Amino acid sequence: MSLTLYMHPLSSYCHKAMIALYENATPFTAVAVNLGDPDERARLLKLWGVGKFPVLQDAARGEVVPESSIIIEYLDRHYPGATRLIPTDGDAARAVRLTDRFYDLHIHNHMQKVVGDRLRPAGSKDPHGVEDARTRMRAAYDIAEREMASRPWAAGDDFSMADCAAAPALFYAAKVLPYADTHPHLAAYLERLKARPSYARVLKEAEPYFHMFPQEG
Ligand SMILES: N[C@@H](CCC(=O)N[C@@H](CS)C(=O)NCC(=O)O)C(=O)O
Repeated sequence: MSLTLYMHPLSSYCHKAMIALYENATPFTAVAVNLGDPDERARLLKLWGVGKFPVLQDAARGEVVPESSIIIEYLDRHYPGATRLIPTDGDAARAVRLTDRFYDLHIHNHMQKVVGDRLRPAGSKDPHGVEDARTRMRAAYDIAEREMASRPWAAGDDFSMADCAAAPALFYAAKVLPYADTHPHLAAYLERLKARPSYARVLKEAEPYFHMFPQEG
């Protein structure tokens, strides 16, 4: 087995990469990184100086691949399976990449801002930044709600990288800014994602860690 994924079981961006791996039953070794441990942090920083996970290491090809979308691009090219995560058609691929960017940049990263603020000590909170993030999430929910009214998966008829991005973004976003009552198509889409075996497996493996998710207040 040549693939190693440096990850954390609760990390939303790691979930995105793991959905892609499980989708095609791609064999890999998961190495959980405790960023609070200086040695483990140093090992991750050596692989990817930014110090964020997921990072995929491919011993067979001598590659280190950071960034969840780039990991999925890499898997689709070098370890393809039954589920094509990026369509071969150029225009369809562009639509998938745009939707992947949409969920990462306009929902996932704002959700991270809200969650990250919960971890800040009193006196160092950023209420203005959090309110801005929540406003932007609401705007993105509206866009996604319109799109999901007429399609089963994020970029159309087929499951793709865009759904790998959407699943953890929407799952954790629902915890910090619920949308089930206001955006029914989006909520129904999250249920479809949760029923997808690849994401169901990710969630099951994350379950023992959910108590570590920071609560409001
Ligand atoms: N753009 C990156 C984002 C990765 C990211 O934000 N990872 C978080 C975990 S979900 C992380 O490593 N956080 C630790 C830190 O920021 O120190 C990707 O798509 O992989």
